[in-house]
Amino acid sequence: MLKIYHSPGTRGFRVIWVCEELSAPYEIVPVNFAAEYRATPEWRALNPVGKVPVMVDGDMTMFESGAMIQYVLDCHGNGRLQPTKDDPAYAHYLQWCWFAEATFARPLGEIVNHRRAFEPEIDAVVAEMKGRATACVAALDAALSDRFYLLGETMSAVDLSICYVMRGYRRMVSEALPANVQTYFDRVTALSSYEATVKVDAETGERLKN
Ligand SMILES: N[C@@H](CCC(=O)N[C@@H](CS)C(=O)NCC(=O)O)C(=O)O
Repeated sequence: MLKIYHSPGTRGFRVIWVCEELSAPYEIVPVNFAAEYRATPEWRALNPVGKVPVMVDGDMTMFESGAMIQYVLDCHGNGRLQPTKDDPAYAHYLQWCWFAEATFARPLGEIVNHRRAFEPEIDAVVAEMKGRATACVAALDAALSDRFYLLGETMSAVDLSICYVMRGYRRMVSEALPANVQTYFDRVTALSSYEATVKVDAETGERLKN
């Protein structure tokens, strides 16, 4: 049974969503997101940089949410939600997987980190990061001009990963999305696995309160 160490609203969301979409068995271990807890030797033993999430499978422990998604696909996907290496879509599958975390999530994460470190925030820094995130949304809008999903007609895990980041974009930068991205976001978040993930995420918050 996979154990996903998760704090509400954080990147474990995208891993849970993939598990829900695949009906892969997992359990949640709620994590106190307070910086003090994430600095403890107990948490650092699981995540050496003090971030969330962490995933455990038997005696395997890993951090990095994108790698967790790939692990879940490879161990529980039976070929679902990812193209094979000989599929022409494979290169772009890799591209969008990396884009989701390294390029799109990055400026949004910097806004969060900046706000945590600087009070009051420096407007020019936040504006710069919002601009970088908006450039990513424009790239997605162009890519989605002739397709349902980022790889074409078939949904893959990159769509879930990107739409997780889009939640942060809508919260931190703008609710209004360009037309193709809006339609795409609505399509992907209409999945029952999304609704289930939102519920799991909220329940994790409730468990932490008790
Ligand atoms: N690339 C990592 C990023 C992990 C990350 O930044 N997690 C955030 C929550 S979504 C966090 O723990 N932030 C606390 C911090 O950076 O101090 C991943 O995808 O797992």
